[in-house]
Amino acid sequence: MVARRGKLIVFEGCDRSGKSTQCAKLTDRLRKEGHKAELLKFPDRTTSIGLIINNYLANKEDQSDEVIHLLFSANRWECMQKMTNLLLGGNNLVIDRYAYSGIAYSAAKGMDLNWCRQPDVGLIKPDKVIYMTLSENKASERADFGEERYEKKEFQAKVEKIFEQLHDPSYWQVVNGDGSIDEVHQDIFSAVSEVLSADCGPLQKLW
Ligand code: T5A
Ligand code: NA
Repeated sequence: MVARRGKLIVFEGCDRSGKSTQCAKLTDRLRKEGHKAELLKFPDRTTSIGLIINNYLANKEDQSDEVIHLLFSANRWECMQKMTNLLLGGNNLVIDRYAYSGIAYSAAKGMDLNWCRQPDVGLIKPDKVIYMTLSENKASERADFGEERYEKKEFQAKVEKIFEQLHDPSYWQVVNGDGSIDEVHQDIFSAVSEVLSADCGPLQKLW
């Protein structure tokens, strides 16, 4: 018998909304409940492309807007074979940021939204996007804000606007990240439980 494919769950949202915290918690919970689950993150700073991205984000190296956009996308493409194999092998994938961040952060700089979409056309389409929001006063309470390139209040507001344009209610779920870590986890876990038990059919491609 062929194993049922795993589901692709993507976390998106502005900086410090709690994505990494919730991705780790969800992956743990899924494993405890007997599901196969793997956690991946973009940018994957461990590859040679990821290293260039890391230097760019840490303000150690400059790149043109077009080049860094294409490198973020290439960093996803270099992971597609691995993701396909894991999903077809029955593993659920929890992904910390994906193509939507790619588009939102570049378009927030004023780049053309349609141009920004093109390099990610054909990536595996998520079964569910958990889009995390955070109110302004909660965001300023959270640690480390302001160290990396994009961590400025006005810029984050622009990013949020683009995410709102990309929002597709057919597979996005908005989760308010203002609550405690456990409260937010409960909301996410119920949304994800529905997807895990649904028959989502074969893997699909983005856009
Ligand atoms: N980017 C990314 C692009 O421009 N193009 C792309 O294609 C991609 C993929 C790095 C940057 O790259 C840009 C977007 C980013 O600017 P990153 O590595 O994902 O992306 O960024 P990080 O800095 O790792 O993560 P974030 O800033 O996005 O934070 P998270 O993951 O949303 O938040 P998290 O979980 O780390 O939590 C932040 C702090 O808040 C606390 C945590 O303990 C932590 O201290 N916290 C809470 N405190 C109270 N209550 C809660 N419920 C809390 N949840 C978390
Ligand atoms: Na993160």
